[in-house]
Amino acid sequence: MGFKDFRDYLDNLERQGMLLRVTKEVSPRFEMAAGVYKTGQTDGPALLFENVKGYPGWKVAGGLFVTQRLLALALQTDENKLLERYLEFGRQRIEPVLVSSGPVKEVIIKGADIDLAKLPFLTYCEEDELPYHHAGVQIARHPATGIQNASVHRMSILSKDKMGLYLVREGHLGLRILAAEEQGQGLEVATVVAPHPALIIASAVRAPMRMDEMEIAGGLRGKPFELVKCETIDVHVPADAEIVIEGVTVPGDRVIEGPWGGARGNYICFESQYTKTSEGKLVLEGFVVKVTAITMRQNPIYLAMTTGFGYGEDKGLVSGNLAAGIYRLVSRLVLFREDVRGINVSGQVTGHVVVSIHKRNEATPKNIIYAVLATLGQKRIVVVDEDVNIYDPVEVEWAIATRVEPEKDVIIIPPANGLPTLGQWGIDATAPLTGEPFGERWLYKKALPPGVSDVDYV
Ligand SMILES: [Mn+2]
Repeated sequence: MGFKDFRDYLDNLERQGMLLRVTKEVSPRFEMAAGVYKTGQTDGPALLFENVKGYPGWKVAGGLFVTQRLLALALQTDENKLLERYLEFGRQRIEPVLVSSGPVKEVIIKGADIDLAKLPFLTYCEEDELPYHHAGVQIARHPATGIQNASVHRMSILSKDKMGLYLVREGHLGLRILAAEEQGQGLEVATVVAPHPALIIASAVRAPMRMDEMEIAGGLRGKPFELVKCETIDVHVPADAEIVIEGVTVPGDRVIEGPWGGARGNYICFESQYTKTSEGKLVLEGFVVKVTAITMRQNPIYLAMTTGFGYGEDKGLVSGNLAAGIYRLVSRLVLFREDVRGINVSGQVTGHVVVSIHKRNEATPKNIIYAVLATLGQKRIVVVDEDVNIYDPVEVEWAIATRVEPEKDVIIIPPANGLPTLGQWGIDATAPLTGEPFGERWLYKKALPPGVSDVDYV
């Protein structure tokens, strides 16, 4: 990608009119999240808060990935080419190189000087109990192979040197932490704040276990990442990142958390993180990370990332890769790949996806529904014909209203593990292939005046 580092990327956004510098004093407690939420509703721009209440010398960037347009800018492509770009992920990989030092070492804080309260972590949603760090990127080695992994997880600020770390246990970082715990050890984890955007985007994608997301990020960036050794742990991090928080998980230590606003837009987050207590109560558990050092640039820029209802950046960051996964799967279920006309993982309602196809076989939509729900864990999939604009909720609703016989076109899959809201459903909103014999094809045709798109006087 054509920008040197995170700062250069912000300058690049500003040149394109996609970054707003906010000089007014704004608080990291709720106010900044509200600003980013609002900018998401109006299709950007991203924000750079230059006057952070209570944190002189700091700047906070937010909303960098809050719209598909901004995500496309970070990937140096057009919005309508995002799916193609994601389908290419990992095809070109560039290994990082180790260098002796870099800007992220300009300030080094260790030992008793560590105080997380001095970093402007945001408090996002109304019921959030604590400030959180959302924008990852957590880097850790595989205990056996030594291969690094980069992923994006939520952390809470528990005290001056302790953070909660919330993640799906079956994920690459979760498995590493649990493997280390089996040996009675903590896992060394570096949390990188505001690296080159390619790393943030690549880290939000689940690559194969043996593949370091840093190499995918290098491929996206078009040049190798330059890494430096951490001060207190054996992890390598980007030399030009704004901030690195070094730490080690505390084996066996868990923190009970919540409620907090999450990717589903409510105060229930990923259910697989829930654990049942001996009293049968469902609680949300996180790992605990003891911070061992903080290194950063002079005049650092913190990176915020919104979550919650509607326009959460966390949804936008994973939606492109999810669309690519759905495309790969669905394109195997149709006669020609081109029969898959579009996939919309909207990024606004987690787990809802709309797929449009050119239908040749009456069974295809149902095959797609079963395949996607079983393998990609979506909450709801709607399959529509190619004449329906999948990006317009009104058109999708019209297809559901006019082309669905609920008793045969709605597929309901009960939850596999008994936890709430994990059931899944699919809706075949495609019209039957044979519209006869009662002139039924008229039932499935949009009733419109011809020539709407030719009107030039409105
Ligand atoms: Mn991985």
